[in-house]
Amino acid sequence: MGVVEVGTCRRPMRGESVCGDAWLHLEGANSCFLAVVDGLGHGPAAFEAATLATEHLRREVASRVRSVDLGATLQSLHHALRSTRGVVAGLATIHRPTEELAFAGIGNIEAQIIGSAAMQVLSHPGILGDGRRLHPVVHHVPFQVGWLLILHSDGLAPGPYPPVARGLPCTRIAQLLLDQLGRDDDDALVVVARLPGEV
Ligand SMILES: [Mn+2]
Repeated sequence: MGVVEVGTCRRPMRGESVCGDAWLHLEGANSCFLAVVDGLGHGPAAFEAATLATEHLRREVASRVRSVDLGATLQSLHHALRSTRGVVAGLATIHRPTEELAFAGIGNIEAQIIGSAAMQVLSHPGILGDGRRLHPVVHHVPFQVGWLLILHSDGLAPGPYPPVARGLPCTRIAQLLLDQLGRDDDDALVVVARLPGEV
């Protein structure tokens, strides 16, 4: 098993054959990187923007997962997407030895940590690729073994979430959340991650 257990669930808007929401999971020594990207609107142009975003992130981050600067990565993504219709995105890194999580989001991406209590980590307004000045903020929070990180697009209703059995596999939790909170008038994606180990 990798640094984190990750489960994802995704589907396009009703009537569309491609999904404009995309995710990326990369691992380095003791660390992982997760991204959730929502191409604006839906359909092929949203899919293209989201695909370009995840390809850019893979090139930027793959060789330096441990040391990646999320604010600088959002800025470079902002620049790389200027020829597209734009995306909103949430980026996270988890470092296992220190049980720390960093998160930076631009636009309407929901990030929640379910630990001893539920905590929302805020994204900041904006659109990646629109050419306007960007002000990313990186949040650093604890993330203990057994806690859940839930990242999703606005194709799911925001939390609070229905109670989920925390011991279920992340893939199953992602499916349950999409089933219960997914809207059929937008693309929808949820990513669930957990540091495996004895709690
Ligand atoms: Mn959306």
